[in-house]
Amino acid sequence: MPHHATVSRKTPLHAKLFLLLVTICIATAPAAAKVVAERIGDGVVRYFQNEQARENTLPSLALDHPRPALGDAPAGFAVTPVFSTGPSALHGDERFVTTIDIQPGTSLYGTGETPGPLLRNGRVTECWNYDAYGYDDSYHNLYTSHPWVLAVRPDGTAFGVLADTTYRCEIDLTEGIVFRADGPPHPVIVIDGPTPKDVLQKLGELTGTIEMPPRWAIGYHQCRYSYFPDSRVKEVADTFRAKHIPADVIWMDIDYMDGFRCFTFDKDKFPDPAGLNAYLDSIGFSNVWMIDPGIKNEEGYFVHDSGTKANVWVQDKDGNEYHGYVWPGECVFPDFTNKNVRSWWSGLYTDFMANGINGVWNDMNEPAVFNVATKTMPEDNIHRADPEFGGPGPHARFHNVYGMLMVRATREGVMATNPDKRPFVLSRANYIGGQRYGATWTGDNTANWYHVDVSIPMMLNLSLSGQPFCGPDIGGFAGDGDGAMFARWIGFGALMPFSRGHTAKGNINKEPWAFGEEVEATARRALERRYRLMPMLYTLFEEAHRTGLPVARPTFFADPTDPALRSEDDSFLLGDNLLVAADVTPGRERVHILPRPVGGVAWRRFDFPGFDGLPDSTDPDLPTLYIRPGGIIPAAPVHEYFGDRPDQRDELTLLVCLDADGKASGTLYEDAGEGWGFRDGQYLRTEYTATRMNNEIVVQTKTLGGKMKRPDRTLKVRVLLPDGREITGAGRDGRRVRVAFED
Ligand code: NBV
Repeated sequence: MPHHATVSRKTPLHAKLFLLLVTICIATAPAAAKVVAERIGDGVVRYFQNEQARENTLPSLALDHPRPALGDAPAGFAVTPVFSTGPSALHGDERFVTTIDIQPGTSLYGTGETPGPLLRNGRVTECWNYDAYGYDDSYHNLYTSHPWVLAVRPDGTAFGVLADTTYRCEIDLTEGIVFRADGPPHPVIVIDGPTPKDVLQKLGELTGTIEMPPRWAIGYHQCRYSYFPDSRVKEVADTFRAKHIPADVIWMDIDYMDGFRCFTFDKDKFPDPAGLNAYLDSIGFSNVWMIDPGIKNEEGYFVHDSGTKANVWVQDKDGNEYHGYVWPGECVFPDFTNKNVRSWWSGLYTDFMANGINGVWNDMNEPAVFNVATKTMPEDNIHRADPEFGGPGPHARFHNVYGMLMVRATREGVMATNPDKRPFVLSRANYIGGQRYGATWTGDNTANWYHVDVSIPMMLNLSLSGQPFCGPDIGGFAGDGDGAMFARWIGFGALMPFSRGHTAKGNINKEPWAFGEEVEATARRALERRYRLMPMLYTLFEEAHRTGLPVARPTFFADPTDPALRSEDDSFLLGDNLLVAADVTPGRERVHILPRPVGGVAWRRFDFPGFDGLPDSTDPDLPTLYIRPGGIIPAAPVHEYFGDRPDQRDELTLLVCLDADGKASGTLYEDAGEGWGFRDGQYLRTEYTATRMNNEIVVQTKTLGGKMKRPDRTLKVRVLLPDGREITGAGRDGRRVRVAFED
């Protein structure tokens, strides 16, 4: 493997000379000191600092299973990291350093959950999970850790770099790509590919993809800290139905618990959780209930007592139970790095889920601790980790994966209790690869325009880091905001992969109707759009599950060779065919840059008719929707929740935008929306194609896979012709549909 320390144009002369010296030293060093480069997949190379580092390396928690070397790195592999040591830019301590040069004009993305813009060049991000209530642009680290950078070269080819370490790690993108990590030398995995999509698919192969979510979880979620008592929960759910505002899920935050004791219910506020869940179910609402990691240190409390008996708590450096303060007061913390602890934790869900609980929300799992300046447990606390995680070690090594291992155990418990159902778990803390276990939201944002603005790029960078199922607190967690802000936020938030309204205790109400009639109408239109687009969204979630491609993608994915799109982050793509362009500043100052026309045909603005008969686009608070020339988007009639599925029953609409050759295509994935039947072929994947033949558009159906029976339904077709006209027609799904028009 060639060793060359690479330098960029901006590197000062003395640094160049130093690097030259390093290069000479490395080149002449004995074999043992040589960088080891091994191929672990197609276009995927893992690098170690030297043979010794390879022998001593810790097991990867990012990869979904260990990857053996498949051979030497391909000759001339495009990206070569250089290993060294040096001080942390943020903290000054000595670190293991990886440097990767980039060509001028390379755009950098990913780095997980980071505040600020989509384009990460010039930014420093720190991987160290942190309870970042009220964060802003100055924060380097938030709740999750993704030591990963996606680099897109000027020609649109791409590579990705994963620093395969769980330790605190800073990602410095001020000049090239530099990782500076605590702990021992770690491997670095490089994925090289022809397109950013290709790199993300390979990231999915390595770190795993999301499990197929239950379809209700792709609906709109309504939350607040906290809805109580149970009559208030019912009132909110009833109001959605009375006002015909689509929603699928309502959330129970910590106040449902008895004194914040996890797995208990407050006897006065929630005397009958099973009855409440049954009621919600009867009106088409699923439910999600919160569980935190901090367990009240109280004898007589069953979780505490059974945990103590099973010896599950994280220990301090002297091997005593570690205690820290969180909501319930003094707490002990399960050591999720240990298999026995995870199975004890999973077991707690049996009785809990028996109350008709559908989904679980794991919060505070950085882990957050109140009574210390670091806001987490000491780094020298001891975890009795499994051999597959490298055996026992300090919290410094397991901090960033504590949340991920908690959601993993939660998910196992949820699955064991309801094996026939798809689990839904939301986690605040996570680590790269954590998409395997749960969805993520971007924590405690604030009701201000900065957070409206960063909602899209934050969701996109998480999506570019392996986590497609994500979104912000719509309406803002901290603070009130106002109707104008809420209307805009829900306008585009309704089209985020994870779409949930939430707000903190003490704030004004933020349900879609809380800001008066005008905002309510906007919120209804926004959510009706989501539910109309549900067939497409569900198709995209299945694609994310199967291939690792994100549901939401940056606009530049439409054309990675177009430099003008590289920093567009007030718009995003859903799949390949739909562009959502939002106004995220109060005065709508920004002008969107759209992808270039394809073969002379521009991306075409379209909309649905609103509930009041007017096109939704007459509402200035809703984002503008564009369809790609050559794309077909499957859509359903408006419906209010998962159980009410007109696309399965009555009709499916195809939105067709012909390209310059008069052609378009799109796919639709369908299954039961719940359960595992799809694994045995109980699904239907269809390709619809439209072709212009003289004065007719012919729509054809091709089954690509699955043995589910095609629903007997009307196929409505809306064709957007390149000349600006729109024509419509209808037929039966599965049969050829012809739509005639006049020249
Ligand atoms: O459980 C209460 C909140 C929750 O609503 C929020 O979404 C989490 O991010 N939780 C944090 C703890 C308290 C925050 C002030």
